[in-house]
Amino acid sequence: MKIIYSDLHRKRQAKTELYGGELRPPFECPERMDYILAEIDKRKFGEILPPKEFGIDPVLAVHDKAYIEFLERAWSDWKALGYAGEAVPNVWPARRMRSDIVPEHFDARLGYYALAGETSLSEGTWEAAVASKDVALTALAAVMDGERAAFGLCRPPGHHAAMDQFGGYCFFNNAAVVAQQARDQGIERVAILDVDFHHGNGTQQIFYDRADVQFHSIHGDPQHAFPHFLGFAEEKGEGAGEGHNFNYPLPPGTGFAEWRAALSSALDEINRYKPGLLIVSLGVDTFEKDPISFFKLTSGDFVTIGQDIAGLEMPTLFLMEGGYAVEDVGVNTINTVSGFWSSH
Ligand code: SP5
Ligand code: ZN
Repeated sequence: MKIIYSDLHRKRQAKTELYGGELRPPFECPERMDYILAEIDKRKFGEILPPKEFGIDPVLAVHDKAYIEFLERAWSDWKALGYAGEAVPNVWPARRMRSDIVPEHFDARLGYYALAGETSLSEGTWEAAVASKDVALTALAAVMDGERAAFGLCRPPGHHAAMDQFGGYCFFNNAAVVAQQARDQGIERVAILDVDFHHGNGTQQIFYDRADVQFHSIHGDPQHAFPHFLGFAEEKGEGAGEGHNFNYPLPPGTGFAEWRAALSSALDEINRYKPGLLIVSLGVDTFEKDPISFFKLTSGDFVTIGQDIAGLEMPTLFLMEGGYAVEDVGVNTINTVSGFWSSH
């Protein structure tokens, strides 16, 4: 399997995450990639290739222009204010206030374009996010060129990023960028299957009113899990998109049998939809030892997930999302894609 990877992810090396009232080292750290690379090397699985540069146009196709410009300038704007730490939002256009005015002061812009407060903007975040979407787009190009599947080793992840908001460790929605690019290159229907522990709120939002990109997310019940304010089962899509959004929220303590039943429902539905491309938002934070999640999947279960997805027999693009039990992220990730590859 072709695996696309860039060292530029290391440019995102934030020092802080707001967690439990403290600023701690982020769960989403560069070492996650090191463990994946080490596992690839150990098993001699796949072929690692560098990304090509695609420019900003494919990002503009799904994200707001002013949001992109905000991200590009964020670090220098923040530094100009003279603060000591990284850029952490602390004010939002919350209910009962106005969100129709894009603010001028950077403190306010930061909150305006943020959907959560745990993700600090830091030096190099923009460069890493740009490289991450290029990794995704290069992996797409491999599948468009006839590969059965490819794996974009994206970091930072993407599925929480909405049309004009960052958060949940995400800046550009890599899966959405790639789904739109595939549409623009003539694929009529694209399905996105999001198996990260967290609901893919950004991906859902971007395609919520569209029938040409179908979205499925299996995740921790938002009553109990981030992002908390989206991802309920009743969210089915709107307008032309009605009936094309599928959420499978699952309770704390969910094990593989229940999780796999949700996967089976999603796969049946995707089979009926008959997309020309399947994009898998691959998070391995469903793992039993994940420090911020509450499912109970074992390392062996990820092999089965890959095999089940291969059963669809569709051109498939895996994109890396979350997974924070750092020392196990490599095994769990490569178990998934090698499970797929050995049974396709
Ligand atoms: C891509 C991805 O997986 N993003 C996840 C972002 C989650 N950030 C919020 C973390 C809050 C965790 N609270 C859990 C409490 C466990 N004791
Ligand atoms: Zn996640």
